[in-house]
Amino acid sequence: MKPDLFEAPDYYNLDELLSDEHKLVRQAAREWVKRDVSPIIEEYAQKAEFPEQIIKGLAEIGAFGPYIPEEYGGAGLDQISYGLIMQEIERGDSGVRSTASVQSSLVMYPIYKYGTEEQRKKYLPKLASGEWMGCFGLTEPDHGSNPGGMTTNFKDKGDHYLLNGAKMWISNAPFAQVAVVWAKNEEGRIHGLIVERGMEGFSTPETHNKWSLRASATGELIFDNVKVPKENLLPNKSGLGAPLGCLDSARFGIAWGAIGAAMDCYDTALRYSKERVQFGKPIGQYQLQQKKLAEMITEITKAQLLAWRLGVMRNEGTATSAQISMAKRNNVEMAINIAREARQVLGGMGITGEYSIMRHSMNLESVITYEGTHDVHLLITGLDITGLNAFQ
Ligand code: TGC
Ligand code: FAD
Repeated sequence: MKPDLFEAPDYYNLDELLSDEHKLVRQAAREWVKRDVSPIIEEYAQKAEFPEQIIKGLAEIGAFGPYIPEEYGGAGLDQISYGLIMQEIERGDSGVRSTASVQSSLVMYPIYKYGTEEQRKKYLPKLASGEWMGCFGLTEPDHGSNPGGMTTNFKDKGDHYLLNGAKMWISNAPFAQVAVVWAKNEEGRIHGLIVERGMEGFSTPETHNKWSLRASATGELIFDNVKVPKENLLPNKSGLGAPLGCLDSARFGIAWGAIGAAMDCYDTALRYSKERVQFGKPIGQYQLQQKKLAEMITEITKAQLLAWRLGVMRNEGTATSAQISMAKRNNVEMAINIAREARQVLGGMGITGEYSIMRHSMNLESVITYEGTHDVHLLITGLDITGLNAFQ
C-alpha cells in the first residue's frame, strides 16, 4: 500500500468550532491511525483478519468509552470528541471503527447506563483498557430490521437464568470475552444479559467469505441452555427501547465515522488527479474530474456541519433519535457515493489495494446496512415528520 499522505479537508474552517481539547484528541487519533493502522490494514483486510495488536492503541487514544466517566476507566470526553475519534479511526478503516463503536456504545454504554454499580466496576475498566473485548447481540437470523420479533429467550430457574437462541452478524463475536445479549423473558419482555466466554453452551462461530469489513471479525452467538448468573441481568432498563438507546449512541458515531472514510477517498482522489497525466495534462485539469472533486468536498462539508450540530445537541442532551437517524443515513450515503466517484478518478489503480478507496467502498456496504439500514432510517424520518408509522 502507498504511504499514508492524508491531509484532512476543512473547507469551511470548521476547526474554529472545535475546542483545543477536541483538536488534541483528534490529533492523537490521527497520528495513531497513520502510524499503527495505515501501514498494516490493507494486508489484514486482504487476509480477512482483525489485527488484534491494535487493541492497546485503540484504548490509548480513548476509543473505548470516550464519554464514559474516568472513574470507570473511560476518557470522560464530550460527544464531539467521541465523534472526532470515530472519524479518524474510520478514515483508516470502517472495520476498526466498528470494533471501537461496539466496545464503546454497544457494550460499555449499556453496562454503564442500565447496569448495577457492581457490574460497572467489574466490566468497565477492563473494557476501557482493552483487556476484555465485548460484542452486542441484537440481530437474529430471522430478525434484522425488526429486532422486536426476536426469539432468543431466557427462563428463570431460581438461582440462574437459562438462555437459548442465536444471534448473527455480530461484530467482535469471535474474540470477545463479554457479550451484551438481548433476549425475551417468559413474559416476552426484552432484557439485556451479560454473557461471558467460557459459560457452558455458549459458542461464537466466525462468519467467513465477507467482501466487506474484512478487517473486522464477525460471528454468530449460539446459546444452548446457557446458565447465566442472575447478577448478569442489566436491571435498569427493559423493552426494545433499551437496545435502541445504545444504537442511538453508535449511530451518532457512525455519522462521524463515515466522514472519515469520505475524507480519505476525497484526499486520495484529489492528490491523484494532480499527479496523473493523460493527454498531456493532469487529469485534475479536466472539467469532468473537477466536477467529481468539487461535489465531493461540497458533500463532505455539508456532512461535517450536520455531524457537528448533532454533536452540540448530543452534548446538550437534546438530540432526538430521529435526528441521529438522519445524520447516519445522510453521511453514510455521502461516503459511499464519494468512494465510488473517487475510485473512478483513479481509473484502474482505484481497484487495487495500493490505495484505500476500494476497501472503503466495500466496507461502506456494511456501514449502510448495519445499525439500521438506509431504508429503515428513511422510514424513521418519515414517521417523525408525518406521525404515520410505516413499520405497522
Ligand atoms: P417501536 O415500537 O418504534 O419502538 C419500541 C420502543 O423503543 C423506543 N425507541 C427507541 N428508544 C431509544 N432509542 C431509539 N432510537 C428508539 N427507537 C424506538 C420506542 O419509543 C418504544 O418504546 P416503548 O417504551 O414505547 O416500548 O419499535 P418497532 O418494533 O416498530 O421498530 C422500530 C425500528 C424499525 C425503527 C427499530 O426496530 C430499528 O431501529 N430497527 C433497526 C435495527 C437495527 O438498527 N439493528 C442494529 C443491530 S446492532 C448493529 O448493527 C451493530 S453494527 C456495529 C458495528 O459493527 O459498528
Ligand atoms: P433485513 O432486515 O432482512 O432487510 C433486508 C432488506 O429489507 C433491507 O434492504 C431493508 O432495508 C429492507 N426492509 C426491512 N424492513 C423494511 C420495511 N419495513 N420497509 C421497507 N424495507 C424494509 N447486529 C448486531 O446485533 N450486532 C452487531 O455487532 C452487528 N454487526 C454487524 C456487522 C456486519 C458486517 C453486518 C453486515 C451486520 C451487522 N449486524 C449486527 C446486523 C445488522 O444490524 C443487520 O444486518 C441490519 O439491521 C439489517 O438486518 P438484515 O440484514 O436482517 O436485513
